[in-house]
Amino acid sequence: MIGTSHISALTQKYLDQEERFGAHNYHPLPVVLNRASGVFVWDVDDKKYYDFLSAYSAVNHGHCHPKIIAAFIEQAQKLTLTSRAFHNDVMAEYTEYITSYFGYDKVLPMNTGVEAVETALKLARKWAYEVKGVEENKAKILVCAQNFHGRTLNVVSFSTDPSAKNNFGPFTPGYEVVEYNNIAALQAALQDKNVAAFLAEPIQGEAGVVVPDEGYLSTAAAMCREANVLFIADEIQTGLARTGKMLACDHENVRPDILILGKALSGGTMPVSAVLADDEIMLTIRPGEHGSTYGGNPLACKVAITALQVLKDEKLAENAAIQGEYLRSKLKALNNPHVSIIRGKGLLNAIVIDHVNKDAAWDLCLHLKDNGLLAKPTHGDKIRFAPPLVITREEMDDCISIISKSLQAIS
Ligand code: IF1
Repeated sequence: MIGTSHISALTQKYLDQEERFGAHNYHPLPVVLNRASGVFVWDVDDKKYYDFLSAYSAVNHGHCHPKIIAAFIEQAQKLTLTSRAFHNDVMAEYTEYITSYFGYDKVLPMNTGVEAVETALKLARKWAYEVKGVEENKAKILVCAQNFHGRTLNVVSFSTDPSAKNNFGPFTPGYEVVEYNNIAALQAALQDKNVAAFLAEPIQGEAGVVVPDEGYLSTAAAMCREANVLFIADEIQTGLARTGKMLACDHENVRPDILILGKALSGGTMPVSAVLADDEIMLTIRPGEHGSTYGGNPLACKVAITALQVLKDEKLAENAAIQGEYLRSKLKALNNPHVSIIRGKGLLNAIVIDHVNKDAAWDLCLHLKDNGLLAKPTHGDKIRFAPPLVITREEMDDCISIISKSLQAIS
């Protein structure tokens, strides 16, 4: 038993094996999965669960989406990697497809989300020196308190989470933290002529699904334009239909100067990320100044084209909006004394567990697991509810009854 949760001998075998030979850089829920399809995952004992995390919004299309897997298999049997030393047909096709899909001049293809964030930061600095005319090595980039943009040393340099920074110093200079959702704080910081860019998540995921006030994004973007500062939207978690629009910025008709995508761009099959921008910004990086071995590989490009097509064909943004609204209304109707806050947009939601027992959120996740739904706490008392965007009303009703039953179980 771990907490209140029953652990089979087979599961325990895998837990022990990973504990012994794997780094201890995570504290996962005690469940070992080996199969998935759509909104469902199965553990090694063949127990079935609803996935209410979607691999942190990397599985928006549902697990192992048939069209995305078919595209993956077809391309994997033809050509998987050329490096950028040579061209390949699929990347050429992908560059036109994704730039027309989001309305930008160019795309710089990368792999993980944090690589795309690093790419965006390098572009912003290059643009500051070579277009805006900031003095060399003086460029500043504004970031938000409680940000999460990945875990490289440069990116954790501007984290405000001590656990992300502890004993990883020294850190990269050139970043200034402003309070999220605070227009006055941003306005003040934008007075500095050395500011190159403002980097923000349209909704802060890791911070516990913090949704800014209506108008914050559009006002911030307008102020950046006024100050000749690039607005960089990190849509790695909020993008690709997750919040009920194709991009979270679409809720306020904001067009970021640099758009960062990742996670679900590959339908949950492999790391695929992308940075989109217009020529004035994108062409400041010239041959040999940036790249990566797998960036733009034909397998990633083929899968990304299919994943983007499926989002539109299956109207996943619309379903996310409808099912997300329904989920929040039904959670509120539970009127449970332990649930102090319910917040989110589309199918990116979180509840805050208000409880004297500091482990209440973890205990609730163990009860949810025993009752057939997988979710995980973030920052102690918040639980993210983010199922794949293909979830049906019937499946959502089933999940809501599991959540209700599990909430009864925490004392
Ligand atoms: C982990 C968090 C979520 C992201 C945003 C960039 C990245 C992420 C807005 C970097 C990645 C992942 C990382 C993963 C868990 C998950 C996460 F809890 F870490 F913070 F979603 F909220 N921008 N988020 O959310 O993308 O390099 O990982 O591909 O590190 O535990 P990546």
